[in-house]
Amino acid sequence: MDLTNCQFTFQVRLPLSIQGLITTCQVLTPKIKREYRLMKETNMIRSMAMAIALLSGCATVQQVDLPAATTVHIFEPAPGSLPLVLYDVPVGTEKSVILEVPDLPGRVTEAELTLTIEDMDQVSEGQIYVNGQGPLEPPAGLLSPSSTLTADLEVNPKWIKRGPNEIRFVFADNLYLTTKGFTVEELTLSLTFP
Ligand SMILES: [Ca+2]
Repeated sequence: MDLTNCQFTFQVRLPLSIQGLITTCQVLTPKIKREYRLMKETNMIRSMAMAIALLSGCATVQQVDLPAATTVHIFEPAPGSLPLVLYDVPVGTEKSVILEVPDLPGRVTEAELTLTIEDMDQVSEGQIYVNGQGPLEPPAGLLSPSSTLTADLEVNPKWIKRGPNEIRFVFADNLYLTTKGFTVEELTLSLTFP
């Protein structure tokens, strides 16, 4: 299938819940991640759930005319910056990672973090700050008592700047001593330009 000049509309017949699909993503991790990244870079797909649905054969694809083009750039932290281990640490512990955005080809219209986190039990367990702005709650797609899951988090595009961008995570709540924290395994920032 030539994916170069098409976008997708989806008719999703889901035998699984979205959570189930995200778990499927973890099972198929290397292939799914590579394909998902490619699709995000070419701006053909905007939803992790939809990507997983497509890649796991739960969605059908229909080629349609491409609307006004946008460009998506994906930024990663420097090698060795991850994981951020916020497990077995005191409540209130903070750790951050820097995403260097060397150039902005225009105004950022959309910004999205793709997060892979282990052991995020509840949204209240973690807080996320972008260049000091926040806190943002972890996306619901990350929630699991023990698994490592991946989900997207929308960020206010005005918070993103040229140069170093700090993404800070806080172990905010041990949920009445039922959890010891979480670990940020992977993180990327997708910026959309007109
Ligand atoms: Ca936890």
